[in-house]
Amino acid sequence: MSYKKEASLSRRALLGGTAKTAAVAGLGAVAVASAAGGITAAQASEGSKGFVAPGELDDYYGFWSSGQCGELRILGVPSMRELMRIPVFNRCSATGWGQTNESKKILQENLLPETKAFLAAQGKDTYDNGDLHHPHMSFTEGRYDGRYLFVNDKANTRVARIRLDVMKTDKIIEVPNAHDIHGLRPQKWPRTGYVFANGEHEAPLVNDGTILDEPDKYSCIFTAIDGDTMEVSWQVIVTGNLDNCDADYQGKYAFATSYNSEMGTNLAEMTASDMDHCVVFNIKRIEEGVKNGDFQLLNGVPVLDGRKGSKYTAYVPVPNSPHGCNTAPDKKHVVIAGKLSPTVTVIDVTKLDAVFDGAEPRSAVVAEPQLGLGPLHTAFDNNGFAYTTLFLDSQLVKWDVSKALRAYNGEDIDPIHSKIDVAYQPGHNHTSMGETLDADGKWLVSLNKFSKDRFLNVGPLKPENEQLIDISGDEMKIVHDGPAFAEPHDVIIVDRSVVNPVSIWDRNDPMFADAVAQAKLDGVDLEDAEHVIRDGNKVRVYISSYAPTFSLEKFTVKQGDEVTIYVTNIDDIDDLTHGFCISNYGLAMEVAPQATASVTFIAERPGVHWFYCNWFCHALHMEMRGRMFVEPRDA
Ligand code: K7E
Ligand code: CUA
Repeated sequence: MSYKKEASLSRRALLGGTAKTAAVAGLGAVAVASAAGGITAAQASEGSKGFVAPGELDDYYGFWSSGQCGELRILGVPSMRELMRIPVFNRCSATGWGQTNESKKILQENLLPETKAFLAAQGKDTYDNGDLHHPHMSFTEGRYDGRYLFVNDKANTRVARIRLDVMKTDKIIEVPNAHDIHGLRPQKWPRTGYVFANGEHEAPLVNDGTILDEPDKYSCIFTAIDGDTMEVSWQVIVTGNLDNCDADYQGKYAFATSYNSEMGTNLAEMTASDMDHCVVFNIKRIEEGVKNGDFQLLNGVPVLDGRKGSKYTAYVPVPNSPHGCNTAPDKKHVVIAGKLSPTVTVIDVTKLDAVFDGAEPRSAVVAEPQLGLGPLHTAFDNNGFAYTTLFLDSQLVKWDVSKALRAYNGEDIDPIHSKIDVAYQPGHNHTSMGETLDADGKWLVSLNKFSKDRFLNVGPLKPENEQLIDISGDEMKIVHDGPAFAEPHDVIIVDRSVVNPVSIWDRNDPMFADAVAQAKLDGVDLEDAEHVIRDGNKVRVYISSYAPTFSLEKFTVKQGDEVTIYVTNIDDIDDLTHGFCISNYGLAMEVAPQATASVTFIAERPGVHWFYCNWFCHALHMEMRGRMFVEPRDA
């Protein structure tokens, strides 16, 4: 009898057998009951705004970056409950990200040849770390479209894409020619389209050691990546460095801040000038330049010269070491935060055509309100208000964009509506749907770099603090403090109607297509697998998992064999994830319902080694285990 039939029989026996086994099976099936509404939703939210009762669902998905941790986190908003972590540039002990063949392929396949050689010299096949700052969703006509999230890795010059149907990373590319990708934004109009990525740090264009301490020969690179193929479309060399970026709602321009227009290499030099700039990229002209061959080909990428004086770019002077760059949902205004200047600079995108026809770049500036000390990032509601973080003041300031325009025109009017203290030193902030045409003015999250005395002391390394602020009324109101481990750098808050993930993998998913292809070659049905196939010193072990058993209770390999284990979870019940872990072999992975996952290793340690399911799946989860026999080499 096949494993599949036997397994389904044993499961039926468990579910319908004696009272004792039925009770046990019931424990294993908790997920089913709750998915079918087994837990009664508690009373609707009362009292504190932002309170979400147990059993109730949040209105928004919050997609949080994690900075130095290199992963993406999903929180529910407004409850601020952490829902999931998606490994991207990091390693994950729970899911096997970085160990499974499926994840290794994604982590390795788009590294540059010289990076592969460099890593090989370290005994590695990919990077282990990342610095993930900016998560942004794909757009269609100015609205989130629920397809993908794109994220940057400042540490190792990469950009990754996360599929929102399965909430897994599916592509990671290393960006050639650029250095240290920081600012990242998808094209808003007509669609994504391009993903714009800023190389922050200046370096020689060909960085092979021929040029070292000659900063005047360094440059920075702006990159447009095709969000559908994750291939680099084109790059532009700029004057100065690049920090944050955004795109407009016309599909004409992208913007990037530069805090080091001086091209200095130390603090005094970098902050010497009172004015730096925002670079405006003319997308149509750049595309024409690519078509007309006006570029050098570097690492297979067309690289255009967009330094000062080029027709591809405009440099709008702004004070002083600017940082954040945020397009308003009014489709018209881009707000550049001054950082060292107490001002933000408002650029009117409709005035940029004239600038590209020769008008003075500052003619596109339509407001420059003084808001407070250390403005870093700005978010928007649907009522014409902007919310800017003031790092040095530890405050958020709510201000009226149209009043700022009038004040700039000479009217005696104060654009500041109100300020609120946050704890402490905010970096990014984000409003619900605020970077889209669907900005709804309900919630604002302030991501604060320091928590200081706000929580129980956990030693010299403190958590950071994210605060949820109700902005639906006239006054801003803090309703929640949430400590977070390094580093909730940035966030987007997305109405839950936009995001519709599946609960069970499709057997035809490309994520494990390689495993499916290999099984086909080996004549194995992955959904009914109990095979050990030897191919020289390569051994492929095919196992199915069905709560609470693996199809193979034992298998034998020889010391030194290269073993690949393919585990297919044939359960198709919500939330019934199995794991596969081999003791003392340093291997563990997640296998969610209807997924296949695989892992390859050298069986260099002889003896009896238990493999077990390491994701709690059933009352008999402990019993879900088996033995790998590794025969000694000379036996
Ligand atoms: Cu988005 Cu710090 Cu990377 Cu501002 S950056 S805080
Ligand atoms: Cu299967 Cu735990």
